[in-house]
Formats: sequence, structure tokens, C-alpha cells
Amino acid sequence: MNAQGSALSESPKSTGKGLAVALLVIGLVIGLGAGYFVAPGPRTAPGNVIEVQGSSVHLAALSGPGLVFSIGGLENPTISVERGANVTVHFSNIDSLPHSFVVVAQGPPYGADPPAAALPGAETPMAMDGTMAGENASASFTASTAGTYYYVCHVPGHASAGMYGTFNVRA
Ligand SMILES: [Cu+2]
Repeated sequence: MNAQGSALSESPKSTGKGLAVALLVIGLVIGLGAGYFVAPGPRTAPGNVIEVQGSSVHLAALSGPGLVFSIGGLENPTISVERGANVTVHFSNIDSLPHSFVVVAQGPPYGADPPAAALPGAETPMAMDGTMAGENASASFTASTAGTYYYVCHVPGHASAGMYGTFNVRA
């Protein structure tokens, strides 16, 4: 509730900020309703970065509205986790199009078909087809090797249209 409170106390002036706050609230509602726990409390830092501590990481990631991910109320934020962390992505597609979540090694720019998952398990099921509108999926993987990765939507044309963010595994 602290994250929500502080986000709201920033008195959003732009519609973009208001939308982000709304998505954060939606994310919290969906996350809590499904019994998910964004643990152990991602810390939102300046620069659109979510730095997560600990060896067990649960991320609630929304796709949409539109060709964008929303995580912790941020648009395509950089996610940073510790090396060795067991990461579970709780993916909710709130858009009208299918979407997916895949961690890849290659950075942008992306072609129509982005590269394969860089870490075993780091993709939602049927990632090329995507998770249908209004549905949920999950992906679990170990952030075994430090480095800079990217999370992308594997539905053809989505990553190339900007549906991606940076995923850092800290040494
Ligand atoms: Cu997509």
C-alpha cells in the first residue's frame, strides 16, 4: 500500500501519469485477487527502473492497453534482479490483442519475429500466438547468468513496434 500511496501523492498532472497510476491500481487489484504477491516489495527507483531484491521474485506484468507492458504501474520499465533469483512472472493480458512475455538476449531493434528465450522457461506458453485478451499466464525461470536481457512480446510485429523492456540480472 505504500507504493500506491506514494504514487497517488505525486499529484499526477498528465494523463499519462494518471493512466500509470490507474494501471498500478488495476495491477494491485488483479494481483491481490489472484493471490499473487509482488515480493519482496519491488522498489521503484527514478528512471523507470524496478530493482528487486531477494532470491524469490514475483512480478505482476500487464500487457496493454496497446502494445506496451505495464509493470508496477510503469510503462516498459527496466527490471533488475539478483543473479540466481527464481523469477515468476504473473502475466495478465488486459488488452484486446494477444500478447506474451519472453526474456531474450538480443536488444532492439527487433524484426517481425524476435529471438528465442534466453533462459529456460523464460516465456509464457505459446508465445508466438500469445495469451488471449483477458487471460492470464505465467513463466518461471532462474536468472542464472548475470547480464543485460530484454523482455519482449513474441507475437509477430509487437516487439518491433516497441513492446519490450530491459531485464537486468545483477552480478
Ligand atoms: Cu504483444
